[in-house]
Amino acid sequence: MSIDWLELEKTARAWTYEAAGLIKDSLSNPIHIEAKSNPDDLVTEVDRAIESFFYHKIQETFPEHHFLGEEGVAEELDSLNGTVWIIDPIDGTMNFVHQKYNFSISVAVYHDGKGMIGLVYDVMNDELFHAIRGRGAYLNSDELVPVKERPLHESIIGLNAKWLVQEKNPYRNPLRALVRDVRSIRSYGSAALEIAYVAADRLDGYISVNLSPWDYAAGIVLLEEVGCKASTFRGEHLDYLKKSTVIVGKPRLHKEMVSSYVGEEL
Ligand code: 2AM
Ligand code: CA
Repeated sequence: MSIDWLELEKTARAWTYEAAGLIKDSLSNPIHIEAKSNPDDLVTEVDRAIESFFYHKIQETFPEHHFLGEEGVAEELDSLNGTVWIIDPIDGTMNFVHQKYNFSISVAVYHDGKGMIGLVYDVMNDELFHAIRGRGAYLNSDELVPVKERPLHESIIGLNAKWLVQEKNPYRNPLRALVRDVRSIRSYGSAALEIAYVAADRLDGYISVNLSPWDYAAGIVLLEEVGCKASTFRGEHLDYLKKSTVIVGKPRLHKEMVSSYVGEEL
């Protein structure tokens, strides 16, 4: 049976707005916070509740679809065959906890490994970045135009400056060289949102040493619609089943960042 992607996007969008309402409501209560892989990798009961919200909606409505989410509500997936929802219920949990601002919901639908729908919703700013494969990318009701290139020295790159000072990070020196050569860097603290910002021409590129599929799956659908590129630091295709280095940007800039900075064998 063929899938009506327009209809599916409408449903995904409605659930995203509903989830955003639940997140906003939660902000008036005390939030219970835990650490995951390290003391700065945070999760709250709201992250888990929102992931459950999506999981149950999807199970009830599309029992044949699969689910890949940050908080482990569903069983682990070992393939992207069929229709797979890739969801980060709150991307930028640290911002959610500290700032109550600058976090997003990231919802992607992939089909046999291809990104078909991408939604990144900045909850507090009411900015929905959305795309359906082949139909363009939008910020709320405005279509995002295909990217215009800037030279590297005039580019602004999204980057977490922590990567520059961590001794154990093997990419520390290439990233320092990149930071030296670009016009400036910005750090918003939500990978999904920063990738959406590249699609919207607010950033020229975004780079992270360690992301998971739910951080970038939706953003990449947006990027492809405006002609941007995404890969690992070595220029390889991103894997949607494991963690990875991630570099995204306008095509010429992306190529230059990979070939002249982070792409060499370490
Ligand atoms: P998260 O908020 O959903 O955990 C912060 O620079 C960005 O990196 C966020 O999008 C954050 O996603 C992501 N990230 C991925 N792995 C992380 C980790 N181990 N610790 C903190 N942030 C992580
Ligand atoms: Ca995330």
